[in-house]
Amino acid sequence: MTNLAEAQKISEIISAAQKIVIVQADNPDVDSLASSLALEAILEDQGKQVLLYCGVDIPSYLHYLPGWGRVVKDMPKSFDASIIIDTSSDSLLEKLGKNGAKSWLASKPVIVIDHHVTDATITFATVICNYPAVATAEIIYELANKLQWPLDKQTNELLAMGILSDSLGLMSQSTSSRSIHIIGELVEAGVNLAELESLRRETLRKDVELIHYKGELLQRVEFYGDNRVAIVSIPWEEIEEYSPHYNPSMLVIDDMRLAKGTDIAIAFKIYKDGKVTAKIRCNYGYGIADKLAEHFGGGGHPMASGFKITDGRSYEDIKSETIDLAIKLLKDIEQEKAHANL
Ligand SMILES: [Mn+2]
Repeated sequence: MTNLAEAQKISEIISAAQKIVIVQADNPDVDSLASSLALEAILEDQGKQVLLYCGVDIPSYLHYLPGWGRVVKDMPKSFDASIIIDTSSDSLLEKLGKNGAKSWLASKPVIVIDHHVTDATITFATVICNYPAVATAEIIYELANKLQWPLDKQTNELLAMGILSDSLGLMSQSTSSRSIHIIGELVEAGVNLAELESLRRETLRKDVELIHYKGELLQRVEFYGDNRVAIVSIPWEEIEEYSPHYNPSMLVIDDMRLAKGTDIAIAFKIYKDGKVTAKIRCNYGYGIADKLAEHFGGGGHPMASGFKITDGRSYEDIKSETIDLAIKLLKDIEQEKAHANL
């Protein structure tokens, strides 16, 4: 929970400022954008002039959040205070560093509001409000309660979107009973969850052609090693035709790992010049994606990774080497598990 002293300090900085810039990190998501837009409404209600900044374009899947178009990529030069949203890590503000804007930020009071439990590295912050809530939107809701900021219907909706998104619909590990209570309070205040969900789902709609193509890709999925490894190969002609509309790998990779017995899904793309890329996703308990990608010079996380090969090796060779190594790594995990149970 935010403590009162922290909340008061935030309130003091805001009271003293007229022009406030709200900063999102270089990886905007529903929570960071919804939290920024909610704060914008709250601060404008107090007569402040608010500017929304993000160093990268707001991705199109976030365009269902009303007001996303007000976020700009150029850091304003004059403002009285800033609020950095949804990150405590300096490394996620790379774009700001590139044009020297970090020193402008640092010369004025800086508020950080975030829920990621990392070592805060924004050394120039005046006040850091970071505790393990499920979403930054949850922290803003609590701050609004403490500081008696009134919340209108659209602000409530934005906060609900942020919480529901980061909590994966209140099903994630870090969802607390408080997160669930807050959603309850927001519904009491008039938020319609079914309406929010239908707005979100609109952005998931695809062209009819892509639905058919997805079916084709699913028919071509190959299973190896007692179905533990699922592979799909996407040739250049299809990359050329469909990639401008949707990444073919992303159309099917999550369905591929829903097969019974499957632990890892790999989507290969074979380019015209012979380049081969692989996108890798693993299921819970079988996080070998990083090791598999590293073997081929790529990288990533245990559950999600990728690699790229440009040395002219044949696709068939790359594919069979990937399958063999994936099966071996999965067997290693089994052995580790058996060993741990001894
Ligand atoms: Mn977040």
